[in-house]
Amino acid sequence: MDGVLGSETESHVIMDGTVNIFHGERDGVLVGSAAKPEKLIIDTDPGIDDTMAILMAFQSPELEVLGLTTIFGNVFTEDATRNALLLCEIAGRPDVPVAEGSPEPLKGGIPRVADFIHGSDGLGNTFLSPPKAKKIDKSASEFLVDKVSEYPGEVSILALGPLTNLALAIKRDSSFASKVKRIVVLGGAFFALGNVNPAAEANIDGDPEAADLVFTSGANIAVVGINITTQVKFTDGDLLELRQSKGKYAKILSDMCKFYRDWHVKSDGVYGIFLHDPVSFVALVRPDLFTYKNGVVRVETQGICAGHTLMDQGLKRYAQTSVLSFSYCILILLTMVVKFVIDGTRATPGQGILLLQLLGLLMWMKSSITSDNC
Ligand SMILES: [Ca+2]
Repeated sequence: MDGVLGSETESHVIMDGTVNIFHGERDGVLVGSAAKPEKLIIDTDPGIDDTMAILMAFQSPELEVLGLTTIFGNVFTEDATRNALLLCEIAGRPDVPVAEGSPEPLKGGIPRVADFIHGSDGLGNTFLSPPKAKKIDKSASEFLVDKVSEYPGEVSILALGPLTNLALAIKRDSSFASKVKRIVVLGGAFFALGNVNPAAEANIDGDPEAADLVFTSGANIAVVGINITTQVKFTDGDLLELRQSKGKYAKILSDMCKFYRDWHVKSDGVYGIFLHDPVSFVALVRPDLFTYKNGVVRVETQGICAGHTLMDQGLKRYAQTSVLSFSYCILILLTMVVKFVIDGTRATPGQGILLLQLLGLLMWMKSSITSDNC
């Protein structure tokens, strides 16, 4: 059985008849929780949409951001570190540690970076002043291992770039996968085309070997592919509304988004932007808003389909066994479900912007920051 939410009253994610450990017990808006905040590390390549997700995380009282770890992807790792430090300062959290990750994928070589999408600075060519804070001495994989070991079963990871740092953490500590609480990965394209080429999505394509290692590690993983994130468009109208608002971050985000938006027009004919990383953040804090498949995922590491995420849902008894037969199952997000009731009418999937408005994302981006308004 697919993990489809059955009724308004269901607030948990059901998967194969069992209740998953992900909990989403809030309705309507992102609100604070009286429960102990969830410890979170964000592995990131900021990145314009990374910027949104990171600022959202800092805004969420239900999360305790333990640190940011950086990786290449939208920019080279060194630039990702600078941007991560900068974002912590912009968010008023210069105390949050930033650990620099690997400058290259597991197999080595100079990574391909998406400066044509995010600008040469990774932040839409806004060329902000450099941060005052410095990265910590530990590498990203050291930091990940240390924090997950310090709080076994308590630390979640939001992975917003290629998975090299997580793979290195798994290699460094064989118990890492069992000690991490959960990993929400932005990556892959399931039953959909890639965005780097028809076979591959950018984050997985950035380090296919690392992604395959992480997906087969046995860790508790949920994967948000571009089959999900492209369901949510932030339109030109939304961008205009954002720019005209008086929000604390409205100008900086609007400035960043211009370059990003122009690329979407050229590349996809989309007059607006996709919100890949913010949607992944929503999957972390509101898992009840998605439907799921449970299955084995392996990543092709060579040839014309390198970076392809191949999923076996176990629906067919194959004549031959394959590497897929012996790997761990992970959760794949299939659809976003708008499960809110608006004026007595259930909204339908695909109304992504409506969903984000309901979640308070638009409100958050347009409003000044207070302690409990996200
Ligand atoms: Ca990213």
